[in-house]
Amino acid sequence: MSKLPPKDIHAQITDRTSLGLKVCMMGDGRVGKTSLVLRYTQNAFSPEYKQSLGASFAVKALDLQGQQAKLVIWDLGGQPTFHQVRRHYYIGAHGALLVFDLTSPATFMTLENWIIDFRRVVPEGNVVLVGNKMDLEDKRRVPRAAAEMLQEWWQIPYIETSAATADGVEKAFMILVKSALENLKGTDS
Ligand SMILES: Nc1nc2c(ncn2[C@@H]2O[C@H](COP(=O)(O)OP(=O)(O)O)[C@@H](O)[C@H]2O)c(=O)[nH]1
Ligand SMILES: [Mg+2]
Repeated sequence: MSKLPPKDIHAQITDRTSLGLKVCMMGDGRVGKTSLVLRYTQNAFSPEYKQSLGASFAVKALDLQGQQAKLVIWDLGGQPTFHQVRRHYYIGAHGALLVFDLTSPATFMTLENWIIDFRRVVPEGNVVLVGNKMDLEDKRRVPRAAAEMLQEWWQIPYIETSAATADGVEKAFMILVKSALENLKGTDS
């Protein structure tokens, strides 16, 4: 059975009169999705791994040059059994962070499945490619050039981050928010 989002968050997302932005975290288990959300919304990091079950939601209030906005971040569990549920969560998303682990080529190889899945539900959604764990430079196994190839192929931004040190985290979310806003302006008129 799928867990449904809390009512208040659902109301914020579906309320089109206030500027609510829904973004999803995508990518394999253990790449650092939950850690990136934690770093971005609470400026915290935990080296312990707690497997995400179902989905959780984080809200961040933004002030974009005087314009108030509310970012609702959906952090989905990565378990394969949630595959069907995931599509349901993508509905209404303005964008997604597509995260892989720079120390794990396996998490790089599955990126295409994630983006295909997402685009099937949200064809116009903005996606930002995120190579996480850049602090583990000596363990790095996905060269920047490989990620840049994908970036060019998919025509999406690419950024490297570390939830551990906070490097690039704010920037990754801001790039996503800005492109989502541009998209909204284009479709609202
Ligand atoms: N060194 C390092 N470890 C990280 C980073 N991000 C996440 N981790 C660790 O990687 C593991 C999985 O992170 P988590 O956020 O739970 O991944 P998720 O399954 O994608 O949500 C945890 O032990 C985290 O502490 C990072 O940027 N650097
Ligand atoms: Mg998680």
